[in-house]
Amino acid sequence: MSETSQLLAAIADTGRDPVRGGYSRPVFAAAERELLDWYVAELDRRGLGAETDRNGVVWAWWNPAGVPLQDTVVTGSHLDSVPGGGAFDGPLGVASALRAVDLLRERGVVPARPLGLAVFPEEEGSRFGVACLGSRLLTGAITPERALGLTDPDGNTFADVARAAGLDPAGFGRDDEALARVGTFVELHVEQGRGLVDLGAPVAVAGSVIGHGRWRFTVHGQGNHAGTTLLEDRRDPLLAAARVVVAAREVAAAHPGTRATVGRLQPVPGGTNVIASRVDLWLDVRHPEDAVTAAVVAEVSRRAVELAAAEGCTVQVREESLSPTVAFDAGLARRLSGVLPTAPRLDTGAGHDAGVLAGRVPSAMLFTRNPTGVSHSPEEFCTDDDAELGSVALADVLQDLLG
Ligand code: HGY
Ligand code: MN
Ligand code: MN
Ligand code: MN
Repeated sequence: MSETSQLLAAIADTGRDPVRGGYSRPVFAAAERELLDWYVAELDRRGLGAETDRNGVVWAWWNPAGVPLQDTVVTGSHLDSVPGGGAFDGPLGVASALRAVDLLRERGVVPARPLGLAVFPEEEGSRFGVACLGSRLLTGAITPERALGLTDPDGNTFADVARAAGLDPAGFGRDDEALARVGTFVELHVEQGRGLVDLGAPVAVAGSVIGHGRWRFTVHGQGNHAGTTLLEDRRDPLLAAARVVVAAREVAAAHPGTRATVGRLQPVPGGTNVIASRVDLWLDVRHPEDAVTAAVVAEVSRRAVELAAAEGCTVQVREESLSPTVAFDAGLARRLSGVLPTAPRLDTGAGHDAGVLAGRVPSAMLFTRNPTGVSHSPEEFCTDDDAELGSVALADVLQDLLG
């Protein structure tokens, strides 16, 4: 087993079990202490002291020249997951960052510029509904007021959870001082599609992250008894919601290149013999052109109002998060391609912390091959050899950037 795979196995051994919902919560919640403690111990083993900033981002620095932390090179990713996710989305970038430090040291590299490692909390937005919550707070892409009021499915507010994890809710928000330290950010991530499989290459350099957003539709109807309520007397929000899901697919199909998904639908109260009183569903829409994303959401929203009214229901639509299409820094991508001449360029339909940071610092991504092409699922995979090849590619890129 390669050293990168050994690190991934150690992450899994901490009980990170996304399939059963484990670690689908922000890493700074108590439940993730074991995983975060493992990560800090790995940093300590490498003499890289960990510091958690006021947004919950965990930084560590390899700075043998002892120079001020500015114009640094930073790599990293996230450790949280989606419910029912895979073992590589996030952890592969974190394991590869640790492995890249080891490889640089084995090569005798003594970087003149500091190398930073970063782990961002709540990248998936699985608990509070906003993807890349940690990197958005750091960059100012979301206001602390909005973030602190977010609640998880159990009704805990982000402020409660942050406080319980030892963070000061008053400290959250754009952190220009932390960002000023970052000269260049490079995130390695398992590929979440078949691009590299079809191209027959182990590693790719990212071109762009396509724009993506999440909208919450709340359909209100009349809760009632399943047995005593005749069909003609019903105002069933779940029936209307089901038609909205179908409409979303139809509208997306009418806008080529659109990816529209309803992966989460919650009837209230959710009883087998109960007509729901309310249904919440979340629509995820992505497209390379932001105007098309907006047009698709507007059309689905319009259809939703009609479909709800036809069932005697009403519907509210609320944007929960929206990221425009991000092209990574062209010069930086060219430089990475210079270091990795056989690595193809790939755009991604998945959102990443690097996509958020790209708005504030020159950022880039590397993707490592996923032979199943499946992600946000237990079938997500990366072979032992490819995992190590990804770490070697990351080390090559970092060595060039640290120059
Ligand atoms: O949803 C995404 O694209 C990412 O995995 N957070
Ligand atoms: Mn993900
Ligand atoms: Mn990810
Ligand atoms: Mn990410």
